[in-house]
Amino acid sequence: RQIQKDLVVAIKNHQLKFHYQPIIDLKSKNIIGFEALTRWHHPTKGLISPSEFIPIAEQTDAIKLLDEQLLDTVGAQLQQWHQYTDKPYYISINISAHRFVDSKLIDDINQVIEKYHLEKGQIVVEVTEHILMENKAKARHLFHRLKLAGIRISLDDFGTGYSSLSYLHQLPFDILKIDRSFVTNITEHNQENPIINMIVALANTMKIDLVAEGVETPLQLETLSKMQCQFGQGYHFSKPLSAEDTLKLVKNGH
Ligand code: G
Ligand code: G
Ligand code: NA
Ligand code: MN
Repeated sequence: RQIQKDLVVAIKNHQLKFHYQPIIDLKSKNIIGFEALTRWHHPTKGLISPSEFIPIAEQTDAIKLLDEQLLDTVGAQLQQWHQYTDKPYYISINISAHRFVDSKLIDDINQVIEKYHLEKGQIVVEVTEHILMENKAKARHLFHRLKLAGIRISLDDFGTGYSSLSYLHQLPFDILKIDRSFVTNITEHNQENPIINMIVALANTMKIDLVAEGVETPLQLETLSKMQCQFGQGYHFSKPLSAEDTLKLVKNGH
């Protein structure tokens, strides 16, 4: 298909860009890290969502090149930021299914950590339950190796899957991201949030960091903060930013 050809060419020509969305400490409002989100500006079709082009890239070898570019760019970013700040920001990268079962993943991350003189904790691997489900046997093995390597793992879209609780029980996640749908439910007319309460309690007991996704309003921020959810991400703080704009933010010391 034409779109697939366009995508392969775009990846080869480094035309896909990586944007960064800040992750915030809800109490202090300090940035603690960023999620890397890939952007493709198609010359005629305009902006195409990664939920559309990542599956297409996964049908070709170009996904490997894109993953390499992402990891190397993220490393270079972290090193560049370090010139302007002592804050040990992290960047969390979304891992596709094929990558998750690739035993090179850890070596590749370690190489980037070494190349750019980063702390181990600065690169976080973000996975969805969907990806784990497809690769149950390998998931456990990879988790073990990531742990040993000191690389943190974040569970994305928590609470939406079929068996979120069972995954949490079996695999040692470092970070949980409460799915946006639960945060969207926090409105003036809906002050009770038993599910979020439960997730906060669970994360505290298990000593897992908790990030609320899709925080869009001051009320949501306030409510989450009162509920002792420590971290958040969303349009209320910032959209995903270009590398240039992210650097400005880092230089400003936020
Ligand atoms: O903002 P947004 O449209 O960026 O993201 C849509 C979806 O695409 C999200 O589920 C996000 O996790 C995923 N996504 C964004 N960037 C990447 C990437 O580089 N790799 C993978 N595998 N998924 C990504
Ligand atoms: O699947 P994942 O959770 O990685 O997807 C992240 C997606 O959510 C990206 O498309 C990102 O651009 C988007 N996003 C980030 N913050 C907000 C927000 O506050 N509101 C909405 N509606 N989308 C958001
Ligand atoms: Na994600
Ligand atoms: Mn998510």
